[in-house]
Amino acid sequence: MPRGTLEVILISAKGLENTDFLSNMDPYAVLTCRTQENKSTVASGQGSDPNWNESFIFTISEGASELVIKLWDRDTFSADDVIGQATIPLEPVFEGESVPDGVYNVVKDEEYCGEIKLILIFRRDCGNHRKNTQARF
Ligand SMILES: [Ca+2]
Repeated sequence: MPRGTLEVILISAKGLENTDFLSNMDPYAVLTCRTQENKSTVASGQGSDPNWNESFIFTISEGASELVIKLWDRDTFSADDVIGQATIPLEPVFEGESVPDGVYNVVKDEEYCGEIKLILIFRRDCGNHRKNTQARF
């Protein structure tokens, strides 16, 4: 298992199933890699085809084999609704160092409900410097 940092550039999603019956959805993403979690901003009123263009950094160490991206619709007067989630295997990223413009299915209850577009960049640790990037987790 390689060590290093994984940069995830969350670009957009499209064709998301609308969970908001009154208006457009306000989608945001929660990205999880093992115990590390990052949250995107809310794409307010962007409905089924939100754009984020945001970048997130994860520290990769033992046991990190997949990235889970869960999409939520932010609601003001009730609990946020789950739109769906994408599970991205990281092995190809570790081998190839980057995956440009990957498109992944978003599923809910094992059914397709849209897709999400990401860029994944892995930077391998050379292992000759001490790591101090865990502090904020
Ligand atoms: Ca909403």
